[in-house]
Amino acid sequence: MSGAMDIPVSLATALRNARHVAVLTGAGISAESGVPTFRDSQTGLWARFRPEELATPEAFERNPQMVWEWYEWRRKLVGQARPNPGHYALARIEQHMPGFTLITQNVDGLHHAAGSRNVVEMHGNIMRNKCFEHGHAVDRPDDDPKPPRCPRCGGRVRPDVVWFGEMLPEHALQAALGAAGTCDVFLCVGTSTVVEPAASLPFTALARGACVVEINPAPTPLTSRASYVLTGPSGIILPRLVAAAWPPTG
Ligand code: BV8
Repeated sequence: MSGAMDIPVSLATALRNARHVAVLTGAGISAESGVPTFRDSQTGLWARFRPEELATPEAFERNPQMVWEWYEWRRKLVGQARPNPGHYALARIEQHMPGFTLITQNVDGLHHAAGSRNVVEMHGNIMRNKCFEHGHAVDRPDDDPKPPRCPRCGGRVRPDVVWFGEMLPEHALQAALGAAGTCDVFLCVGTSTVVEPAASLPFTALARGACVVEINPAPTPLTSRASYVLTGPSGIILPRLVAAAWPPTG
């Protein structure tokens, strides 16, 4: 276990020599890009709601316009966000690795924007939309009404994200489980490790004897079990982890 910001030599060596690295990221890795996390209190107009109350099919059925407008508000935030050094550090680790899987709970697309390639979006992507009735993709829906209507069937359009109580995309879930089950190093970055089934992934890796590293300024249910705990913001810690594992030459 290690605290503070120093990177243990044993961890740097384990990362450099790994055959397959799996990473799970949560809202915390995008906090330094200005995207509010779920645990942060909602700001302004949305302060009186909890995300778990809005990110559900029931909320959409009850008040489709309000849920649609919440996502439009978040899309505007995400549209202005840029990857931070934490996102770029993960893209650099992937370049060094024979096997690498980046599993994200985030729907903001910032890992792709930072150049990560093998990204598993467990909870979808807020910039995509689909038909609420039939699930087919809907590109560039009209701006009015809110929510827009599906051009193919007239049903309501919804964001292409996984809501609470909804199944995850099968291919994403299988890829995530496969990576957690075969990796030798698992980095768990910026997640409160509460939302299932993502929250079980680091424990699956632990059960198989992988080296599990938690990177988070605050404790989570994983903290007491992780092989290493690096306490602090991922935008600072991940670049230091990369520099420790692959010291800059020259
Ligand atoms: C499912 C997309 C099968 C939408 C999201 C009991 C009752 C009812 C349901 C359940 C239950 N137990 C389990 C469930 C199922 C439920 C669940 O887990 N509920 C929780 C609340 C207990 N899960 C589901 O419903 C999933 N589906 O299980 O299907 C099924 C079917 C029917 C019935 C039952 C089961 C679907 C879950 C997906 C939900 N969709 N997002 C959208 O974005 O609008 S989840 C959403 O919340 C995010 O995607 C994210 O995954 C999650 C929030 O988690 P985090 O990412 O961890 O973010 P959080 O804010 O919590 O934490 C931020 C962390 O960052 C903190 O630790 C903080 O310290 C840290 N941090 C802050 N700053 C930094 C930092 N770290 C590093 N650097 C920093 N600078």
